[in-house]
Amino acid sequence: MLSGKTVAEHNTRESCWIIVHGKVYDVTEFFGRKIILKYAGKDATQEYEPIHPPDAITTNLPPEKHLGPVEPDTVEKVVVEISDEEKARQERISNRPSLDEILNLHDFEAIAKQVLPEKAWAYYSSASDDEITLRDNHAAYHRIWFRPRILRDVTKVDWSTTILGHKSSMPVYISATALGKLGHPDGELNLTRAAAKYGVIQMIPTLASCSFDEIVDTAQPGQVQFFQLYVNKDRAITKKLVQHAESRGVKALFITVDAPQLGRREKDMRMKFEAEDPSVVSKSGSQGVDRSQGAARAISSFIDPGLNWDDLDWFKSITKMPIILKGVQCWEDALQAYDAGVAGVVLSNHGGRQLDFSRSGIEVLVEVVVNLKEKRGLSFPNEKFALFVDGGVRRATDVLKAVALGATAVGVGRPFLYSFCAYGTEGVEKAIKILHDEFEMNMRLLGARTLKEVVPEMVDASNLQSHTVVPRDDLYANNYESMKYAQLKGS
Ligand code: 173
Repeated sequence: MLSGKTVAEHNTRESCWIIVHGKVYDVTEFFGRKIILKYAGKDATQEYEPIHPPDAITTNLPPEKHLGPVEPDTVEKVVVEISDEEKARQERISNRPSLDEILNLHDFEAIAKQVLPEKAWAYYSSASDDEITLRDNHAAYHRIWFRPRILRDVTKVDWSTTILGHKSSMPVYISATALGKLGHPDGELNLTRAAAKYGVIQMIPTLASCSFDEIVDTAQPGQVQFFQLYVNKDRAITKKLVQHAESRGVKALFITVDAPQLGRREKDMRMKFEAEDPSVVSKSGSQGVDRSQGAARAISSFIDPGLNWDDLDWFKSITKMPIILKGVQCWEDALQAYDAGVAGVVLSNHGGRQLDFSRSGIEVLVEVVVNLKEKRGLSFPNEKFALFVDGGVRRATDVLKAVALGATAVGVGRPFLYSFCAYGTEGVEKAIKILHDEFEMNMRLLGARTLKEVVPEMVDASNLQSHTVVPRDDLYANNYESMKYAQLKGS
């Protein structure tokens, strides 16, 4: 066993070791990265833990760089000074309202904003460019109004459904969001546990902080999980991930197709995220990681911008899981996806984090339904070709609007993420319960006893495509010099 003292001697460009979870690694080749400089010869676990799956370093550094365990008592603790800012944050955490006081999904966001470390909030909440799409994702639901039916016996209402043939307690699934441990030590496992309890399907992200196996191991027997895939330039890595997911019982593969390059999320970029560790990055097969560009960009360079329609046959050849394209943004691509024989599409703009001024998923849904009916005779919801929508959903009414317009189910990302950042697993449970409550009431008020009765005639979406009200452009608005009225002399 190595002693802490020996490790401490290896803190130079010539030989640089670090300790993670009680084991010593030779990371000399990464010397120069800020985090390595900071922890050269020391225990880096604290810094490593929130960002990387526990197995990332072991699977990515070649075995000869694994130097073995360190004698725990001989390691000097790295004292991280608690800043005044951090003390204030801890204070805010202890002053959180009790869960009973949380009434809706917006509340979780408001609390998360106050209790998250600044970097985590910047990463999670950011969207691309002027964040116009981010805001329209939510605003688009305000352009749809209900046409409820009366005098139907709504004593019993049932909003359960099936998603790709799997039972779900509601037409909502937990969408993939990366880096869960930035916001809570248990990261994505909070979602897994709550999803198990309430019969909701979780989509596991490629870039989860917890390892894929941890997330699958945490699931209950029979619990359904999907997998979100970022396709690596190195297809051998992708093949391994996909086949491993299938062998572990994952039920569907959602391939992200809207991120050949990560959007500029300026709130995140201003934080200058330091993903200095070699593990996740090299796991993803990246070189030349740009560390000045925020959390997402720092770890995203492995994603293959060359991914194209011709690759779909290859995916079909390596897995039997149904394939869904996540990030479709117009009917032409939805039609091509259908013709290519995939099982569905997610009409999504990646939570407003990719192309600014891409339209909301709910808006795209309408044109997809019209054109696939016209050109292929399909009606929706359709068991052979599922239409999912995500982005901006905060209420069961939002979900019911999407269902009325033909969606099989709706993805919810940030609100579930914020619910565990603010309150851990219990927060996610509460978020799901809130949605259930909202479904019950709104189904009754709509006059729909099952989701089959939530039909297109129940909504007026005639203004959905109208972009006459554009979300405020905050950056521009702050720079813009207002016009002035004529002034009286001396005033
Ligand atoms: O939206 C994201 O932040 C995202 O999908 C992502 C992509 C690559 C790396 C990290 C996150």
